[in-house]
Amino acid sequence: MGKFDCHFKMEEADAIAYAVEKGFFSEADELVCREIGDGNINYVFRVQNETTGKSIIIKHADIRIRSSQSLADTDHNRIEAEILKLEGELAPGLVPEVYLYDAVMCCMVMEDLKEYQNMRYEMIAHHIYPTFAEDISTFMAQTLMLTTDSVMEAQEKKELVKNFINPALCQITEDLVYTDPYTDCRGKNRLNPDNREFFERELYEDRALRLEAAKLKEAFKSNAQSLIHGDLHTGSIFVKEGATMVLDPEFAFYGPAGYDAGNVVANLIFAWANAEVTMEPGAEQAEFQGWLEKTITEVVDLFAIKSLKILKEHAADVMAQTEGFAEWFIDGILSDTAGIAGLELNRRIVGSAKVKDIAGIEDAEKRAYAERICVLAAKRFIMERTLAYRCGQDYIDTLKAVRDGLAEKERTRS
Ligand code: SR1
Ligand code: MG
Repeated sequence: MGKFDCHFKMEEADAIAYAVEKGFFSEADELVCREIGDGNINYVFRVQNETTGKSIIIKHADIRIRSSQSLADTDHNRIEAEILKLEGELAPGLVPEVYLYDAVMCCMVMEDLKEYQNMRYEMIAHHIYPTFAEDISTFMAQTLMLTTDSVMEAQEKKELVKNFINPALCQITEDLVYTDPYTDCRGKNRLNPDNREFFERELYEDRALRLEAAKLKEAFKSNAQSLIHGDLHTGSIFVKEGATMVLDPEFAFYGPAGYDAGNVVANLIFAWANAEVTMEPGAEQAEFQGWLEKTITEVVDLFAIKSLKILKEHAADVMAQTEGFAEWFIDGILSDTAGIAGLELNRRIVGSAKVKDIAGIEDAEKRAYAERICVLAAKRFIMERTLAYRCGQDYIDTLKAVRDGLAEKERTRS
């Protein structure tokens, strides 16, 4: 029996042996390997030939989830490899190439995006990426609209629903995004003590908010609308000047299209809130926040425009061609986008899976202030989603109104 004929959790030396065995390098190559993953689920090895610089990425799943060490089935690794290939066809140039998927070792070998940077860290460093809104809106419109019932042949779509059923990772989302922030019924939340009373009042005790979160959870579980990425935060996106790549679709399944758009919007808002409290007021802050405001606005608006165009041009279902249908369909997605942006903001603030943009703010008072901006804006996105937030500027108006309201409160208190 060969070394890789039976699954085990790989270490760096194993990844080198694996890369050679699978023919990516020869025995004679001088190879180095480093585990570079910082996500919650998988292990990510970069194997590189020191002489030529050639490198590959091996993304590997253990039977235990990396962050919690709880047991989980590894099918998400197959889903991720297959989704990346499919997304590569639907949105060419916006995902890395997958060279190989190995169902035994639960790993895939893929293109190394060495020239790219993780977008979350780039946002924390306050770097600007002017083409991001254009790129991500294309990615979302293409992957989400081309996989709807309106566009796809009915039987083919149902085959995809079957193939990408993802119970283990959907369970994580149902708990972390849709339940914990409103109940803490599993006792897993981690509240900043400086905001404990605020969170208890604004999240746990708000029954109207809980009802809206419950409605959104029902839609997440039952609305097989589009083949969604399922975890489209800035840590799943890599950027370089003029280009964007989307990675990590291990949470993919057929769900509400607004889930992806809402995640992008929320994570840009984390970057905005970070800049609000960590940058000195002045030209640099205005430039970075101004770019984020423009980007949030364009992400929403371009996503809607491009999605509508795809539906109008490609709807194959005769009923989906009915006048007014495409507009109604996009309207529902924009409502979900706002609701999910709110849910993602709340869960990253009070839940166990935090984001560095906020959790990494060193000054405790500033961190607490940024958290309050996010939660108060989030509540409005959730509560007003069916009537407002049909264009990107609406998000910015809310953000600024919340920020100014909080600042005014602080002023009158002091
Ligand atoms: C246990 S997984 C925690 C979070 O990390 C992933 O990136 C997803 O966002 C998930 O909710
Ligand atoms: Mg991930």
